[in-house]
Amino acid sequence: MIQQNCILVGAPMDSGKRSRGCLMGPDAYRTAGLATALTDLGHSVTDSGNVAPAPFTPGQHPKLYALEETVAWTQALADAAEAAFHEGLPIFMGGDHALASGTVLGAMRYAQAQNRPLFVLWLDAHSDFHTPESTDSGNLHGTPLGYVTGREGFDAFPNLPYALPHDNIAIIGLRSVDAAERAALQKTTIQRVDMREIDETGIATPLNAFLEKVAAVNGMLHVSLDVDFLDPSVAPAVGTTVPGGATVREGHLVMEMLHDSGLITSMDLVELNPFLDERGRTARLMVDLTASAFGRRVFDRPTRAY
Ligand code: HAR
Ligand code: MN
Ligand code: MN
Ligand code: MN
Repeated sequence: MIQQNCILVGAPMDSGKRSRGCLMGPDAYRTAGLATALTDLGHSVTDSGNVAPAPFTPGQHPKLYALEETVAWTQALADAAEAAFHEGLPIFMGGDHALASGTVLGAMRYAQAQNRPLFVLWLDAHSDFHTPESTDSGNLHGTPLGYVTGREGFDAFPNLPYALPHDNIAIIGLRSVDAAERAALQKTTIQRVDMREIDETGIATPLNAFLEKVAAVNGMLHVSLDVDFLDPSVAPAVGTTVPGGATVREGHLVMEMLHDSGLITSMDLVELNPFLDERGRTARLMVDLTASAFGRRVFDRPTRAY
């Protein structure tokens, strides 16, 4: 197994939506033993502590919630992410999903410097493909994929080095897509895997198709795992639960396949709200899933060649 130098980066960002609590996420992952789970697998782990937002002045936007704070986090997290890539394999402990605007931006910059294409696997009930104009809620955690793909209206955010190509993105677990997102997504080549497709083909089939694309061009792979990818019955600690989500085994299978692919180069753990958890079970499940992504297994298996 490939030993990684995992860099844990705390991103206690809570400004991507109105309900509070994701700021406790990084400490919940620490308490649930994320670092030990990874060192037990033979990886080295550095916890680089928590990132803070760049300085900002709160404003009043008619629709968008906490725009200035979210932009300030995006700036700081992009820089922190880029720095972390130079040290090892970053694992971002969120924090709400708006943090991915920063982490993916950092990954894009780093990938460009390495002359490698970046791919993003978005494991989520939601598509998070809104623009500041199309969002009804005004919650910017619903917009990071819109931002990194270069959609219109993100003028307040840092400039992108390039727009992340639609062909380089897969979203798996979809079951809550707003009308405006749906219309926009259907015009793209983003691989959209809803729960129905997972029911029909199993989750391995669409995931393998995506991983084959990544491997074929020696891509970097950023995995963004939203707690609400999972069914709320097993992962209740999230503000935006949607019934009918991935099972514990579907979650582990995705992570095990990602590990065997050897393709992961960075990962977000997002939307955990420890205030809503039941005796830490969601935090522990997220740690166990991360362990599967980094090599925890029952038996060794031949590695699948992509
Ligand atoms: N689409 C809805 C909105 O824009 C809900 C977005 C919820 N996003 C997350 N992350 N929880 O996936 O408000
Ligand atoms: Mn999300
Ligand atoms: Mn650099
Ligand atoms: Mn979600």
